[in-house]
Amino acid sequence: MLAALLLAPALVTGIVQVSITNFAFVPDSVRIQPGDTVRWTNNDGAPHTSTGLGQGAGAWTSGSLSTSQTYQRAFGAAGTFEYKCNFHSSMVATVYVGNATAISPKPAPGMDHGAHDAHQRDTRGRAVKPADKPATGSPVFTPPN
Ligand SMILES: [Cu+2]
Repeated sequence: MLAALLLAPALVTGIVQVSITNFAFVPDSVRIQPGDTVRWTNNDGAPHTSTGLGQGAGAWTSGSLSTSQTYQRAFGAAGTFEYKCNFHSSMVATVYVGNATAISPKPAPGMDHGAHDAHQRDTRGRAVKPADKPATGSPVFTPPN
């Protein structure tokens, strides 16, 4: 009981509605937060399903939904979840959970300006040259007397 109270803030979740209308999921992509629920409602005359295309948490199926039937499920972890209707291959849609992005995002074009900043500055050799001084430890041979 105490644990449930402590966890209460994390249990504040939302329900996002997806309508199945005219052989399409509307909207065809939704973004929710982890723990939120998506509820599909078949507002079409034909039966449809909501069937996840992934594995693990990405694998689910509503079974056949007749007109006005609903199916809902919560998404606990962030990720990108594509799903389809089992009866109509053209019906595909995506649930984005958290900050997840598309499965195959296009990388931004490379902007490589780094090399231009690597040029060397001119230095005045005399200023930094070590002061002249007699060489020490030079191998001068002193013959014995
Ligand atoms: Cu369908």
